[in-house]
Amino acid sequence: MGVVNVTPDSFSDGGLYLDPGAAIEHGRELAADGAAILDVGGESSRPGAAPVAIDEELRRVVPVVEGLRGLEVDISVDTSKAAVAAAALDAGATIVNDVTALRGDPEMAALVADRDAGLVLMHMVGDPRTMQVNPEYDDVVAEVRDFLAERLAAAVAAGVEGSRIWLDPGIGFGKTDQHNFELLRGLDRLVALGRPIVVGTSRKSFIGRADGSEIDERLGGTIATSILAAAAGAAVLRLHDVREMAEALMVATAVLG
Ligand code: HH2
Repeated sequence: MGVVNVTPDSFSDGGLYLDPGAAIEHGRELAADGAAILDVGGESSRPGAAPVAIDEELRRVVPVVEGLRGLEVDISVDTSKAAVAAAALDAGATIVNDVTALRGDPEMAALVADRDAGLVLMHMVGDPRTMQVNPEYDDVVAEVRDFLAERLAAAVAAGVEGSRIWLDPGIGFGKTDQHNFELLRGLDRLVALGRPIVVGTSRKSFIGRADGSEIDERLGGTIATSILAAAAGAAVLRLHDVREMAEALMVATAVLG
């Protein structure tokens, strides 16, 4: 899953692809580099990010989804607003990536069910403004697993086809570095939920704290964490650097079979 951030303030590439033409060009490159899914987002969810109004998010996302339709890839929309998801599905997206796991907008579950869209449910404690304030768990893997199982059941109860749902531990969303490490080590316990697991470690700050890298130097740590996630059973890796990761995965797959 290649990341197309149409935002001025995303933590690693904010402002680079705010222009729709630049975002579309970037998405095409990610597809050529091997992405199977392009995840288009118009609102940053980095810690402390300011919320974006619906009109502005629509203005950012819809032209980019329209510009990417017709490629041999699926398009997901990274939003927690049902109105933005609806417009993106109209424009050619087929998956909703909701970092609030259907808790952000009461209309979202019915929309995804009605449109028969794919759905990514992600774990997050609180919201991006508060999530990194002293996150605490007794057993982070068990608590994330139970949360995802509950959100999966809620989505199915709302009419979303179970086979269309993917689950994501939300690396960096209300977690300390140790929580992120524990989740990556315990990923098999999330795989056991029986739905494909999405993992996004790309360029995140816990990598920088582990290896001393700045945001634009985190490819090595991104590849290490993503390969470990894939080896533990992750089905989808959410990435900014698709070509390098595709190469690493090809080699890792050749070794592991
Ligand atoms: N991470 C980010 C955003 N959306 N969605 C899922 N399902 N999983 C993730 O780990 C995830 C996500 C944060 O990364 P990015 O989009 O690069 O940054 P920002 O939120 O600042 O735009």
